[in-house]
Amino acid sequence: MPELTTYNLQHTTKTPFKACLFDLDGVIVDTAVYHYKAWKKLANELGFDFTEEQNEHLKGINRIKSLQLILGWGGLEMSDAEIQVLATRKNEWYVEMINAMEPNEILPGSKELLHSLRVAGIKIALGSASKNSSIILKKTGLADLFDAIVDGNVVSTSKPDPEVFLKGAELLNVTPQECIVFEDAVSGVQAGKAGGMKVVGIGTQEILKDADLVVSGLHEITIEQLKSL
Ligand code: B16
Ligand code: MG
Repeated sequence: MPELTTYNLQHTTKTPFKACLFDLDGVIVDTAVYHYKAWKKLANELGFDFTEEQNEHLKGINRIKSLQLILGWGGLEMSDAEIQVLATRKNEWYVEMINAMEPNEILPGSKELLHSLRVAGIKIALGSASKNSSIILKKTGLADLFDAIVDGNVVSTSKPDPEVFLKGAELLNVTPQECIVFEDAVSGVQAGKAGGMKVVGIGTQEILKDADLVVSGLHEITIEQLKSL
């Protein structure tokens, strides 16, 4: 009889999740389209083209690293000072575009999931590489749904380093094991796993191999499903 009790306990001691950490671009909104337009304009001015396929490789990658990759594809070498100038130029075009964003640009199911998590008492943080997250959240009307914001302005190492998500857990006062990360980029999935968190990948199983669950968008997620992770 005592043996049976022990056996049952082992199967019921699953850490309940207390917080969700959301990446921004590709999970809650599709800002990749604006990044693409701004990077393409810059590349064209520099005398080469920039394709949508190349843009795919920049998802989750911070601004300076993205520019370094683009310059490499264009066969150009620049000093750090020149890189800063070009990154600022691209960012000004990008900010102009995201300033025109509207609430209807939120990806399907995002707002509904954020609302139901709040109702269920689950804490919510942003975990994004973007330094422009506050504009995007404000323009789409989502800012009040987050308990904490961790973005490119406060992290020093980029994904796949887990810093962005570990900071989110710390700000929400929960352990990494009590968190579920939502990510569309391979480097972001790796960051969540490296932080000891459960990860829901937004995309395809083929690409987001390391995720605990993969769905095509937040509209496919229920809280019951999250509890079973
Ligand atoms: P910014 P995420 C990332 O957002 C984008 O996917 C990536 O393409 C971009 O370079 C990066 O933010 C930095 O953005 O220039 O606004 O600081 O997916 O981490 O939310
Ligand atoms: Mg992303």
